[in-house]
Amino acid sequence: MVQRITEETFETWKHLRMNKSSFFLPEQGSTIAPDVDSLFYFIFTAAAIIFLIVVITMALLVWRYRRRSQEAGLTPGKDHNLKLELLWTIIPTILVLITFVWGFKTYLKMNVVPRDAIEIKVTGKKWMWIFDYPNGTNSLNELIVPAHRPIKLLLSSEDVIHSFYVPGFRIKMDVLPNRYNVTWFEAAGEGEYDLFCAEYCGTGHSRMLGKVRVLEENEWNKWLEEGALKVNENMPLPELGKLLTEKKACNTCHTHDGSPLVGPTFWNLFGHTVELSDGSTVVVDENYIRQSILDPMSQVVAGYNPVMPTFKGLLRERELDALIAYIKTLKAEDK
Ligand code: HEC
Ligand SMILES: [Cu+2]
Repeated sequence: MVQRITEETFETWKHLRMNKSSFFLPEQGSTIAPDVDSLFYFIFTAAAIIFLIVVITMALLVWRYRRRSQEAGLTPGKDHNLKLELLWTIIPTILVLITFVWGFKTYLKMNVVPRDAIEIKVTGKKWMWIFDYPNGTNSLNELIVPAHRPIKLLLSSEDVIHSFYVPGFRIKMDVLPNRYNVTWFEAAGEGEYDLFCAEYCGTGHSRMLGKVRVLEENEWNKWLEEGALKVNENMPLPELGKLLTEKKACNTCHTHDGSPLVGPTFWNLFGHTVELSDGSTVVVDENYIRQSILDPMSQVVAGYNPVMPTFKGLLRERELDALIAYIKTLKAEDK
């Protein structure tokens, strides 16, 4: 039963695979992507052609006017050619003007949010993405959106500067503390796209990864109604807990095999005595784990930096139980 539920979920999302990318650029996943790309190709082609003209002409002239022998004097200088000068002033000016007008139009399109856009709040924090949807559902590191609908993102950070970057959509926007930024996109079709943080934000920066999943609108509505993780309601607690360590990004900082990462490993954690930074010790039980997750600053483990974000409001009661149940299973068999 349980297996079937998760497998079904993955099954229905299986068609959401990344597809074709071109030689230079990833797949065009948004309605703005073709505009951005054609401008890119225009600038690239113009620059490549001018580069070739300059380099080839230069090589030819170097060869043509080389010093031929010790005795020969200097080549008589040529100092003026009105036609040539006009040519290399006018052509680049035209190219620059085209680029400006084209770029400005595209820029406006990318910055003026359509009025009927669905607003999603994006919060960056070390080192995860939190998405809050209009009906109160939230998701971590996975932005779930409907296809063919404009989506407005309202972005802010809880700590340092991050940057929300989805190459497939051709959007990148700084995510700042104490200030809201806005960007928008309309996904061109169903699919799965990479999400990166594009602003170096500390040790976990390279692991601040996410996905954007674009669903068909009905499917998206269904997902919203069910709430992000309701599908897991029938899963046994330890199994759900294991899934959550990935879904909620615990595994960017904790391992379950004994090796320390940004935080202590979950392996053999339960039942062991932990030394805290204030010198006291505690035996790890359910309440300690619960408090570590909801209020990490209240008990910081000795030897670690207090960088764990609080998960208050981000985990349902059952999800907390599941994480605790999972951590409990991580120990060697009793002899
Ligand atoms: C940004 C990195 C980071 C993330 C993400 C993170 N933690 Fe932590 N966690 C830490 C660090 C660092 C510590 C040790 C310092 C402290 O106690 O605050 C810690 C401590 C803990 C402890 C206490 C461990 C001990 O040895 O006493 C538990 C339990 C824990 N985390 C559970 C979780 C769970 C569950 C999640 C996911 C829901 C999670 N953490 C996500 C960094 C992180
Ligand atoms: Cu970041």
